[in-house]
Formats: sequence, C-alpha cells, structure tokens
Amino acid sequence: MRPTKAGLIVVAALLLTALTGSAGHRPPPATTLGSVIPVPAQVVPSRAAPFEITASTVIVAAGAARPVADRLAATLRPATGFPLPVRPIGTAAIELRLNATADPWFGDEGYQLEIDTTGVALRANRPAGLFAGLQTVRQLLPPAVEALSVRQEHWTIPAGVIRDRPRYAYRGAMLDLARHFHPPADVKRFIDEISRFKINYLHLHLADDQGWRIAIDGWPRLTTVGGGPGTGVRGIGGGFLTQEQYRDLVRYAADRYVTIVPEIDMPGHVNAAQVAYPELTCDGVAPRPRIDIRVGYSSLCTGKEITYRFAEDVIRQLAALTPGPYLHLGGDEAMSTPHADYVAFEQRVLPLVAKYGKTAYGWHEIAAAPAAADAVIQYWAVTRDRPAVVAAAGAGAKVVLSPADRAYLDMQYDLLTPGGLHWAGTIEVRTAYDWDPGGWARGVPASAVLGVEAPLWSETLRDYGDVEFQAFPRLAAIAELGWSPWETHDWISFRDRLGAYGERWTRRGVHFYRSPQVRWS
Ligand code: TNX
Repeated sequence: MRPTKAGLIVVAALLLTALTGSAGHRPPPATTLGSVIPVPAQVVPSRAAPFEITASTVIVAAGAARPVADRLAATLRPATGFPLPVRPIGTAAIELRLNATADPWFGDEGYQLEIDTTGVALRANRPAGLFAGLQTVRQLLPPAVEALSVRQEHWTIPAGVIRDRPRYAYRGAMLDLARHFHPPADVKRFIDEISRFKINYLHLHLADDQGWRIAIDGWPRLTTVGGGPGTGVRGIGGGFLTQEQYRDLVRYAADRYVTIVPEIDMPGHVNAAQVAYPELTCDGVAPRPRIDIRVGYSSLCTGKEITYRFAEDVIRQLAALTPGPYLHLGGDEAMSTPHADYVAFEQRVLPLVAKYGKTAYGWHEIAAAPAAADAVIQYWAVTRDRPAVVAAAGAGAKVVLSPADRAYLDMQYDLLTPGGLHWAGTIEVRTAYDWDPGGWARGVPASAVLGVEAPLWSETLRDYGDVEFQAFPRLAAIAELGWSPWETHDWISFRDRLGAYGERWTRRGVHFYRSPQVRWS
C-alpha cells in the first residue's frame, strides 16, 4: 500500500514525540490540531504540551497586523475574561506578524501558525492571511470560547505547525434578498458565520420578479413600489436597502475580509422593475405584481433604448457603491427573451460593466454571448456538459462552480426536512461535500475555475432562522471545497470535524440542520 500524506504526518508526529519526550504538566487540548473546517493544507501536530492562554497572556502586533490582533483579543475576551492586551512590541505569548520576507507560497490569504508550549506565532503576507489564521485559532480553542460570558476552562491550543492557503481565490455564498427580504442585521449575522469558514465573497441577489431591494437614484419607484410592503413571495417579504445601508454592509463585510458582489438580474427576472416602470415592457403596460415562485415569464424590452438607459444607470451606481471587482448581471432563465435578442442584449450590457471599472459576472446562460469571454460565468447546471461554457472558458472567461444539485443551499436535505425546494434533487451533507469543482464542468480546464459558490435562494426563507437552517452545515462543506487542497478531501474526516463543530453552532444559537449522516457532539 502506498503511504498516504496523512499517514506520513502521523508518523512524523509520533517520531517527534518520541524525540521530545515529555507531555508536560498541562492538560491535554480539547481539540486536535487539524480539527478545523476548512481543513488546512498542511498540518504537522507535535505531542509537545499545548499552549494555554492565561490571565497574563499578551498579544503583540504592529502596523497593519494590529486590527486583526485587536479582533483576536476581542473574540477571546468574553469567554476567557482575560484582559489580553495588544502591544506593538515586546515579548508575547501570541504574536501576529506580516512577513518582511514574503513567501509566495502563502499568497494573499495564506498563513502559518506555529504553536508550542510557550506561545503562538501567526505569520502571513497580508492581513487577509492573518484573518484566516485567526479563524483557525478560534477553532483550535475549546468550544466554550464561543460563550459570551466568562467560563472556567483551560484555554489550550494544541501544539504543532499549520501551513495553509486557499485552493481557489473565489469562495462564495449567495443570499437572495428579492424573494424574501432579509434586513441588514441578518445579513451581518450571516457574514459573521460565513467568514469563520474563510468564505471571502458574499453575492447578494438584489432584484427579481417578486421584489427590488436596492435604491437607485433617478428610479425611485423601483424601491417604493418594487420593494415596499406586500412585495416578495406571498407578499410577506417586503423591504429594501438604501444606498447608505448597502455601503454599511460593504464596510462590515470588508472588515471580515468578505467582498460583496451585487447582482441585478436581467433581461429576465424583472417583473418588479416593470411593475414600477411600465416603460420597461414592450407594450408599456404594467404587469401585475407577482408573489408566486414561477420563473421565466418576464423580460426587459431589448428593442427599446430606455432599457439600456435603465441598465446603465443601475450598473454605474452599483459600480460606484462596490469596491469589489465583480458586478453580477444575472442573465439566467430568460425564457421570454428570444435567443437572438438575448445575445444582442448581453453584447450591449456586459461591456457596460467594464466601462465602469468592474468585471462582469453572470449565470451560465451569458456564455452564449461572445462578450462573456471577459466575464465570470456562474455554472449552475445539473448536467456536466455545457458546450457554450467550454467555448467561453476557451476564449478567456473564468468559471465559478455552483451546480444546483450539489451547491444550492435552497434544496431540501431530504423530502422530509422543512423549507427549501427540490427541483434539482435533495442535497444531504455528503452530497454537498463529495464532488470536485476542479473537474466538474466537462471540458472546462482547471485553470479556468475561479472558485465555488453556494447560492441560497429565498423562496421559502421567511426569517433568519430559515436562512441558517438551509445554509448550515452545507455551507461548511462548500467552504472546504473552495479552500482545502483536493488531496485532503475526505468525507469521514469532514464528517467527524463537522460533528465536533456542531457544539460551536449550538453555543452561538445557530439554527443548523442536525444531519443524521453526522454524529454530533
Ligand atoms: C433557479 S438557478 C433560479 C432562481 C430560483 C432557483 C430556485 C438560477 C440561476 N435561477 O431564479 O430562485 O432556481 O432554486
């Protein structure tokens, strides 16, 4: 039998223990090194005694490392009750440092964590890497670290070395605010949760047939009519974001190294906009407001100039509001737009995104337009052959994998779980975990894959508890597909780490699905 990498690591660890001997007098750690989601790229445990955070622990960090150190201290203070001062210089038990001598292996988001009995050294090229390392440190501490009041614990971190970096640059989650609006406070809670798993993009689906959720200057009725009370599925999902609220969300996410990707879906999925502005239809007659969940019946009038004035106003304003690189124009399920009109429409609007300094992004149907060669294409098909996507990738497009039968968080876990749809099948945790984004879309080379995203459509999600139930634990599975090297992919390992993680969700009050595939601690 060929020795596995994991096997070699264990052997190395045992040798190390044999050589260094003592297990020390400290209590054994509550977690093992490597019991982290997403699993780190390289883990070398040592049997040396763990490091223990105590009342006298000091954190040292200077310059751009300082904000991450402050965040680390702030996350550890409530449960430990320790002061954990952060100082610019000095000897410290916990040190965060940005590398003077950059090691390219770590890139912008990688980090190295060295833990021995005397302390913790966290190093990265960039603050985003320190932030990723901070998420790992949290998971290496006992689950009681999640408590909001002081707990008596040995706050140990297992000894060893972790070297880690992401497999993909794009690791996303999507939240649909159109079918049911979810207020900024809930979006922030969601950002808190996803950033723990090193998700770095949050795609917000801001408009659809049932509602329009972002204020656009010059088009006030989009939100007063299209986003007001009575909009949304069953008329109970009303609400919208002002531009100031959107900016605040962008800042909140950026503080957690999450970049927001706004989406306005066009030329289909536009009924709410057409109720507000009937001139966006071909006959100028306002359609009736829709609160059902059918798709494919609405289309912008691709032959009217006002359509392009509208699209450009929206694109210009969203680009100005969005520091991130991507602007998503939807493009899915335009069943009421004749194909030639669809292609002509995309040929005109996709370049507008570049005109305002952003990279266009769209659902895989946009691959039919040559302009998609400069875009990011979101693959949501349940089949693995999409020749148009292969052609676009060959012409330069990047692809984000969101196959609906694997990555859609709005699919039911099984036919008995409440909430969710099942048009793409049911998705238990193992189904969400056991696939490889790298080789999924046949004919799309691995080099064209930018990453992976888990979309959460909100037809059935009335409140934030519903959001959590659909997202967790499956989002953790998608996060691991996006971050961890394929060589580490192992369902049994993931299942066990997930089972141990459950206690952290429970302590935080996260309403997650207790899948029977997992033994929850
Ligand atoms: C299909 S997949 C849609 C959405 C629905 C979703 C429900 C895709 C790009 N469009 O309009 O909300 O199914 O699962």
